[in-house]
Amino acid sequence: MRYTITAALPYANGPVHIGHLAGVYIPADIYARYLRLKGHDVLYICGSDEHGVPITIKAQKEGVTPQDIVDRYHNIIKDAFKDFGMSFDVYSRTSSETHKRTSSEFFRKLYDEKKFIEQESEQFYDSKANQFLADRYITGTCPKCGADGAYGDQCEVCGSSLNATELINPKSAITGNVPELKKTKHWYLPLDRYEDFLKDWILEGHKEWKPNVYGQVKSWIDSGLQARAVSRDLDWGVPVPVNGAEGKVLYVWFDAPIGYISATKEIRNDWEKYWKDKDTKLVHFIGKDNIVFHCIIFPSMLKAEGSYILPENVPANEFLNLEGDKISTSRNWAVWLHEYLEDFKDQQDVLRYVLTANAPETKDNDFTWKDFQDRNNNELLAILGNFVNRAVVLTHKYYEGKVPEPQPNAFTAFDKEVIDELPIIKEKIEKNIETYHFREALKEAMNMARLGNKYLAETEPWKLIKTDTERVKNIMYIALQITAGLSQAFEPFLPFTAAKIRNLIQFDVIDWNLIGQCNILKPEHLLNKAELLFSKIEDEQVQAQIDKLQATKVSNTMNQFKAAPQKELISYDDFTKIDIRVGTIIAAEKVAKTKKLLKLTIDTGIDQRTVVSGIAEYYEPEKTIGQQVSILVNLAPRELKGITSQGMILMAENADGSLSFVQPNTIVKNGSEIK
Ligand code: B3M
Ligand code: ZN
Repeated sequence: MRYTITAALPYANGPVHIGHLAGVYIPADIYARYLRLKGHDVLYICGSDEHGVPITIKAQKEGVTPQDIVDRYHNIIKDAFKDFGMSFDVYSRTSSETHKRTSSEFFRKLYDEKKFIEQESEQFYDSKANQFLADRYITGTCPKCGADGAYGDQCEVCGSSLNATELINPKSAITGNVPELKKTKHWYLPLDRYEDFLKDWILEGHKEWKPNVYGQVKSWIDSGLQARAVSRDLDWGVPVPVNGAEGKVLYVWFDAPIGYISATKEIRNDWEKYWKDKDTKLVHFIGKDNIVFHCIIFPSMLKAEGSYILPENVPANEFLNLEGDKISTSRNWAVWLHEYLEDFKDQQDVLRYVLTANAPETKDNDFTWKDFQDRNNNELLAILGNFVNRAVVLTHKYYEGKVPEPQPNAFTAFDKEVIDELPIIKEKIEKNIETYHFREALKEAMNMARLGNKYLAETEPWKLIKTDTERVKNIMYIALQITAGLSQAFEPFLPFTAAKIRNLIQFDVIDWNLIGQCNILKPEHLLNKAELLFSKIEDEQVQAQIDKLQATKVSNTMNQFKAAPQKELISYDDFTKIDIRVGTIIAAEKVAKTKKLLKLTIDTGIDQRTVVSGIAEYYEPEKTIGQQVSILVNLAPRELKGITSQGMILMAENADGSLSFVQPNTIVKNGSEIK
């Protein structure tokens, strides 16, 4: 069987983070690796999406050219993917010449065959910036779900695909201005003409698609499809290849999916086999915000063109959150792949494991560092690592590292039970991968290691070695065959670890069909020295990551701080009623059973009095003693937790809610007036 597997082309406007990996690239990689292991003809295609407004906005923000941006991030992204073992057959980019040609020709064919509607209409225009406001250049309230911050082409909250003119309260993302309307000509793909085709093909023909994908597609089709512009008034992108289209480029979502085809062309002269042969299965891995483009718009384009195959499946994932919050590039709320590798060197597979075990397959999921640590320490290390290590170490201890000769007729019922279980697990992994249930598949692979652990724990070769050496040979033989099976079964999920296991057992064959067999390693076969597969992740390492996120949160609140509007005017007389003095704290203690309150004794110059103040989270009582503060002395006394508070200490409240004393900048006499 032949497979063309695509993974959404990331915008080259920033590095990639764990959300990208979990949602798209890891599942696609597992799928591609697995199919290759099964001996299929597989191409796994990806590349950078280098056009569109996300790129030009980033360039404008930094005051550089769009080309600078894509050159920078294309390489960062490409390297990160490589570091994490993404087994792409090609990682291309949409600024390539091949892509320019391929997407132009595609457009031109549809144009020549009158598949577009050419239409003049009014579009939003920012007269200050001198620019039409396409896509992300305009934001407003989503007409479908009411969320703020929807873009001109899509609302990321409800996933709806939009036309900019539908937005409520539109605003220019460049100047913040309310845009005006200006006439301009564009080409439209009349999606309504493809409604019947889409209904037949997806709603009738692909009921097996994931419910989240099928459901979204159905609701769009049910609410009626409209013509979608496939060109834009922008100067960054593939120029519209017709006369009289100066200053117009292809809509990024028109050219980007064609990027899958261009990328294939770059590596294969026989690329048509992968895109036009009915026997090829095309599978698109994407995140849920890309569903409409891959299930409705791109297939309609392919259908209009006529010579291409359609996707067999579009297994879109939901989103991964981070420590309870939506991952966000602009708020720097993410775990960036290149930063992860700085802190967890050579531990790519730990992240691959956690992101697969916790993949947002059916609903949004949360990544937490605690879960990361637990899964490493209690699963990878305690189950997989422990089993493989025991098998190798004991073989060295008993047989100088050589696979012992078994006595199959002496296999016990338990031996046979374990041996018979292996092909069953193999089948479960297969069934789950083939139906895009990667979490389940990984769980099954882990069950194989669990089985190995249980086998050794129950047979206890380390005890038997003193009384029954023949029996131990059989046990170790079986344990080593399980180890060899693991070195294949984990190849799609944890390729670095699978390679390490193969290295440990000096076995460099990769063949899925070996899994479940009980004679992979022959007697006398020599193993390598034992080496640990995983290392313990310590509390401090995890705390450091949590602290880093906490610091991000604080700096975000600081950056977002907006001064509160001025209160209403008061007269000078009002002001003079307020009696504020400088005082010195002479005693301080926590108010029992409260988190926030300190009981302070203040020398106000007038008297010594008690003030209860809500500053305990920011000041240790001892550290306040001797500090001069500003105190409102003529505030009517109040009862707080049974203590009478006579006055109020003035505090400045920072953006993050933290409090600090308002103090004179030289020592002054207690009782001095503040006016
Ligand atoms: N660049 C969108 C995204 O990163 C996009 C995918 C293109 S796939 C053809 O969400
Ligand atoms: Zn919406």
